[in-house]
Amino acid sequence: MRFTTTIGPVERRLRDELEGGPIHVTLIDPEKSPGDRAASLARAAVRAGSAAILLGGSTGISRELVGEAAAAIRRSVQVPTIIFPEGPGSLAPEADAILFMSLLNSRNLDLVVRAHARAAPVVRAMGLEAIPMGYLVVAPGMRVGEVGQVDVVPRDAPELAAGYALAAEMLGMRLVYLEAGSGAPSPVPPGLVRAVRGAIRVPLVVGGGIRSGADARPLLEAGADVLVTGSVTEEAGIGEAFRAIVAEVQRGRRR
Ligand code: 1GP
Repeated sequence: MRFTTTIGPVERRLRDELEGGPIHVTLIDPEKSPGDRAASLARAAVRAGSAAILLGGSTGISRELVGEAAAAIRRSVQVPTIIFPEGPGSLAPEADAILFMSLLNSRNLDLVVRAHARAAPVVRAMGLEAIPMGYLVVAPGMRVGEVGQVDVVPRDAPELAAGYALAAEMLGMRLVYLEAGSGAPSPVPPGLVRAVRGAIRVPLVVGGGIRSGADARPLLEAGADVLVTGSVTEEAGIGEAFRAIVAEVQRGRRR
């Protein structure tokens, strides 16, 4: 065949897991948790039920930090290690894949597509599996909203969010991520999640501000396929809150 755009093994594996219901993914910031610390967090997170590890943060993480953490994590767990990039500087061949994402509602074209033109040849040369994703920041947006120069989607604008998400899908992106911002006082509103879930056919990722089982449940009921948490682990390790969130996800798999 002359033309191939096959789905890679990491995305295939996530899709297979999603056939059984929602999944939980742990975000680790290699600046806060470098190398072996990242690996021990990942080990505990996977033991508690996370299906993948995302590596990223919102401030200038170096290739070395990402590479070291990715290598240590891959030695420690069997689930995919996926880069959640904050820019072309955070690419490292030690990971399994990268969320190759367009920040859909940024005013800065670099973050929509121009940085991608610089990063794409590097991703290909590194042999990283690219998973195309539309990334949509919802109010309050927190730090990513600021550094991403984002026109945030208002929390009461589900139709706007659904339009962006459907456009992402029609542009060929195979994941949509609704982001309230790391450390947001509350997650993306469930009504907005429901509207987006109803509009698209690709898996829906939701993150930002999920701190408890009570936060997670309405998002899952609204149709979130992947819940991402970062701060809860950075602040309290794999503790009660983390386990309660994962328990809600597992309950979603039994529904
Ligand atoms: C940030 O959505 C992720 O990109 C995780 O957010 O740190 O609030 O869990 P938290």
